[in-house]
Amino acid sequence: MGRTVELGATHEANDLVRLRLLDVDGTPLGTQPMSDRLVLDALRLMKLSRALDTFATKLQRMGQMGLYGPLHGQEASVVGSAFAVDPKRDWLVPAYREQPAWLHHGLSLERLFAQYMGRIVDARIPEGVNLLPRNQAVAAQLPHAVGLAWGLKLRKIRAAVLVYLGDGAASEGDFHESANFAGVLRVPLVMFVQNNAYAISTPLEKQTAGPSIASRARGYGFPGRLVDGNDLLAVYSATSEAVARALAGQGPTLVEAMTYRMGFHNTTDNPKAYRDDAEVAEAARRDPIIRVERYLTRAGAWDDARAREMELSIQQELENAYATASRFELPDPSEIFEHVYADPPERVRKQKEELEALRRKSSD
Ligand SMILES: Cc1ncc(C[n+]2csc(CCOP(=O)(O)OP(=O)(O)O)c2C)c(N)n1
Repeated sequence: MGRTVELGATHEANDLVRLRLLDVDGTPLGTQPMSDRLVLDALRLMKLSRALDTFATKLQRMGQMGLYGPLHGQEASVVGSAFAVDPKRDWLVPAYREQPAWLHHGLSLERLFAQYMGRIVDARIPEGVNLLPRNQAVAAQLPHAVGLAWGLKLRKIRAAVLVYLGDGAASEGDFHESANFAGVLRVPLVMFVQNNAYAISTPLEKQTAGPSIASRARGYGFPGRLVDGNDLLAVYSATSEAVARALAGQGPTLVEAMTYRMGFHNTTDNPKAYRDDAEVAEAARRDPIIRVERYLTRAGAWDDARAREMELSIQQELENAYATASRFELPDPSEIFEHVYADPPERVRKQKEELEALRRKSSD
């Protein structure tokens, strides 16, 4: 199996060996864990994700969509890990930057658009899709994921839980509590850290003084794996191993994928305020999509004509899904007060009354 200790633009992970199975120029290193057919499917989802980032950003700028967090640059990390779980068997617990993983796990593109367009009824995750809603409160998804994995274990259901978090989330108390319980209870959990080098404007060196996030797992009594997060094959391989451990009753694994957020944090952010263009240009040399295209070209499974055909079909798919989501009904504004509290506190009741008074006034 190809392994490398070469370091990227992120942190000095000098304690663990970082797995790489695909070189930047597309050369395979060692045994390949995915068939060309599977890699092609993954490439389509990576490309769809990249196109969705552009499409959604334009819609947000046009006032048609709310806040959107792109994953430009992190596609291998998200798609490689999502392909390693079985949507029919396993559970996926997202943060907020794993859109292609939600799709792969069974959420339709229409429903994904509906989420960002405030169409709350049609945004709901249907029964039978083993996916939790995205979680905007940093690290709050982690205790939920551990609870879910513990529940599966107690009910003797053979399934794994894949939970996503960022490098910033690893500094939260929820991370420690979740990792600690996951280890003690030996739950079937994969903690997948997308180390994209930034938590909004906070670079990794201000986030942690440790050699890596993966190395912390040992302190909780389970293994930590470090992978090149821009390498689809390495991410798929490491996550598959972690899922196999979970299914075999061997407990949790932490996988840290070292990647880079090439875009902005979300549509409210301007990354030029805290990082140089040169750094982004350097990261673009390790673009995860180009790497897969080079690999498939070598295998004789990819060329310009196939790329054009795929890009056209992706564009069509995005436009169709957006058109459908635009026809979904918008909720009544008073719905904003629902679905959080069974018994709303005084301040929430007051805000609801204010809204009702305003609406009565404007209809007079
Ligand atoms: C509990 C909490 N604190 C702060 C924020 C504001 N916030 C939103 S995203 C973010 C950075 C998270 O960084 P990271 O975990 O590395 O994930 P990334 O956004 O890079 O994917 C912060 C501080 C929040 N949403 N929730």
